Amino acid sequence: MDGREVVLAGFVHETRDLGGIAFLVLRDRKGLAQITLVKKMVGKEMFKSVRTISRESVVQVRGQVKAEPKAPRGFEILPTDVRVLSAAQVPLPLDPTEKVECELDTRLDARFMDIRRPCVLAAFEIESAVLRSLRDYFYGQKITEVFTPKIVAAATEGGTDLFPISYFEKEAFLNQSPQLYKQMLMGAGMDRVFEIGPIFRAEEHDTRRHLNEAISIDVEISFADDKEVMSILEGAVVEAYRYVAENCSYQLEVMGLDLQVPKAPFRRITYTEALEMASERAGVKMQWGDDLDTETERFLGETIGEHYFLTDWPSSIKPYYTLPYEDKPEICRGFDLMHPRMELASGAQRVHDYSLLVERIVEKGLDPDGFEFYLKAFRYGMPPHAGWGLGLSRLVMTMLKLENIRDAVIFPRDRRRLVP
Ligand code: AMO
Repeated sequence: MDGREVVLAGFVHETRDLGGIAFLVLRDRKGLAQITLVKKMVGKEMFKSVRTISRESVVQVRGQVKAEPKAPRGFEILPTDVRVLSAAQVPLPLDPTEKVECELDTRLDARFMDIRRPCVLAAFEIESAVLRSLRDYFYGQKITEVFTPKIVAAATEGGTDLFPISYFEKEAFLNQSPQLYKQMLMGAGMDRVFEIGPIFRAEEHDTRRHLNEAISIDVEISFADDKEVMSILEGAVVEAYRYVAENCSYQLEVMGLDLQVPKAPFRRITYTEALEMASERAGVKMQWGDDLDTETERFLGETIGEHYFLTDWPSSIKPYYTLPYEDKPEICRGFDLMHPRMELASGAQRVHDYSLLVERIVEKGLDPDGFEFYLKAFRYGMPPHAGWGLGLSRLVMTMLKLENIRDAVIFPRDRRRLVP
């Protein structure tokens, strides 16, 4: 475009005044552009006014493109007009030019400014690519996208981790998982569904991998068992990595990452094998039937070093909708997908038999009356089915080696944070 007239707009990344010549560097999500002002050419007034534009203001420049090997991206703009569209106040809440690192809380308080930093923005652009690749993958597998309600009347996962809300004269909650609805859709004959949407967990956790609002990628498939949906799940993860590796080289470079695409099939380890492996560690006192603690997960992750599945869990620690093995009801067809750093997904073949489901609900100390709307779908023909839920932010966080799940969520909601 050498010699062409263009209009360019962006944030003021920096201004530099070298006497008779000044540089105005603009930034947008694709990178930097240098505007070169020669005092003699632009006149005293424009030269002076440009020097006083505050950093991060939004500016529009009209001018001529000139090839300049020393400028960022090999060109500069010789302006004929510089207009401030929106001036930035000083001081800035944080420095988006990345010269000064600051606390996560400061960054989240001024998230709009934080995301102007290319390495922060890159993660969200990659997240969008992950979603696109997953949707394409699901469509390719003839899976139908659905939306289920987030305002609900009952707990999905059991337990008390629910956010109550006021819903006219009724008691209602924010949904913990689309679990019950996606299962009901199997009873509706929809056969293969997926949903990408928020889940709400009123957990008190304050960790690097828990939030109170998260995006879950849920899949449910009729006439499938746990093994079949595990291969759909590992296929989805591999596809997301492959798509990002192929289509996000700019963002990966900005983040300084060399993405290794994992290879399917992932290793499958039963819960019992995992306990045996963990007992090789000194001082571990885990009993069969205990949930695996963070330490054990970390140990397994370090030992295995890649994605793996944990299968055949004790029925006692998986939710009521998980199908127990017929010949060994103390073990069930539930599984977790693990990244060496943390759990990414859990899923199962489900109980599709009405009486067994009621029995399992009662065994878990829950009241079947509260589940009537769900149970009803099991009384008139329910195909056997299986499915899983995958945490989007955990997938992105582990893919991009982010320290904290909050770095994978634009406006995170945690125990202490409700704004912005
Ligand atoms: P589960 O409760 O294991 O299973 O959730 C599935 C996945 O969702 C993500 N996740 C979270 N991410 C961040 N913060 C949280 N507080 C949080 N809670 C969950 C995790 C987790 O692996 N109904 C089942 C799924 C199924 O069986 O289909 C369920 O919700 O990545």
